[in-house]
Amino acid sequence: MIKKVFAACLIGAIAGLSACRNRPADAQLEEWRQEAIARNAELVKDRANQATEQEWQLLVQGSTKSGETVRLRWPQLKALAVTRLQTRLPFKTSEIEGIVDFRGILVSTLLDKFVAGEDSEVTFIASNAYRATVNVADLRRYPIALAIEKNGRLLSRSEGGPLFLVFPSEKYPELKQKYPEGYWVFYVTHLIIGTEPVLLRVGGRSLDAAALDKLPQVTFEEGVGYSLGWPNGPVKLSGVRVRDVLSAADVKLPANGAVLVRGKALSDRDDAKPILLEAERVLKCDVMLATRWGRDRQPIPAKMGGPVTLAFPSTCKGAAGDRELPNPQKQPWVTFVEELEVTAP
Ligand SMILES: Nc1nc2c(c(=O)[nH]1)N[C@H]1C(S)=C(S)[C@@H](COP(=O)(O)O)O[C@H]1N2
Ligand SMILES: [Mo]
Repeated sequence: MIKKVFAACLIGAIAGLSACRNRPADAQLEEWRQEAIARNAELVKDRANQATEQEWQLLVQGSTKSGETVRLRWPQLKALAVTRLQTRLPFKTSEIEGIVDFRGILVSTLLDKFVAGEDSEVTFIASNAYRATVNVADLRRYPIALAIEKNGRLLSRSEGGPLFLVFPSEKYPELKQKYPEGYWVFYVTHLIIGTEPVLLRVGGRSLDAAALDKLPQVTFEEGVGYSLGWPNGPVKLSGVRVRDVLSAADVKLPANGAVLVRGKALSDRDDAKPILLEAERVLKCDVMLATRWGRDRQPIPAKMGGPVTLAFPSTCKGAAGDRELPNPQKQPWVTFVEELEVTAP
């Protein structure tokens, strides 16, 4: 019985319906509904790679009107996808295609609905940790869209679906230079308005920029391992040690435990799997959460995967005892870090 109601609520939660409001007690149902929503979010994360579009969500974050994350589920996304856009694809595909007919959501509609303030950039993040940043002025001037359909059919994963950022570059050829193929983001999961404020969840607490600034600051200047949008050659990074963050949050790290690092999109291989750092590494070397970069210690913008990124100074090389550790460049230089969690073996 409970299972059935739970299932009904789950379906309700997915469909954004409130069908499970009335029976039995509202409070109990609300609790189930919240559980169902939480479970649903987990499912979405777990399966992001093979997700059917019914499970797909778009999160709008950064300077939203409410100041909170806006979560758009598939039925809402579908309802918003009322724009048609005819254009050629900027890259070669396996099929011979001329002009294709997309149906999608105008990004400017999302801005009108959910965005407050005067941020100048929007960063689109994909489930495979890819991202691209577009000017707000261009998003308002041109009918740039998040497509869900191509030529009357929902976009498959191999076509960049369920949500694919497309530009009307046939009608506005100037967009071809400004937003070439690398801006056409497949599998979009997040739209970040400006850059989010620093907020790190650790052991049931949330540490903001002020909390992190109170910790000892470490700085290094080396080549970084981020794959997109960072300078080549040495880059100055400043931030705090992962182990100092854990102790600031009163989280104990057992010597044979590990730290799970969660963020918006973790790797190009397995989206949902958190990155695991062995305790040995965290305790013996300065694995760092970077919050500033460059000579003038600028905050790290969303365009570069900020405000918080994981960084591995070269002291981390070979730090974990006998085991041969890969070169810091091969470490998971995670962008958009949101949470640390300690696991015991
Ligand atoms: N999600 C996602 N979108 C992406 C990419 C990517 O790696 N992930 N690559 C971009 C780049 S650099 C190009 S050239 C085009 C085409 O990529 P493809 O050649 O891998 O199909 O997709 C763009 N969109
Ligand atoms: Mo590319």
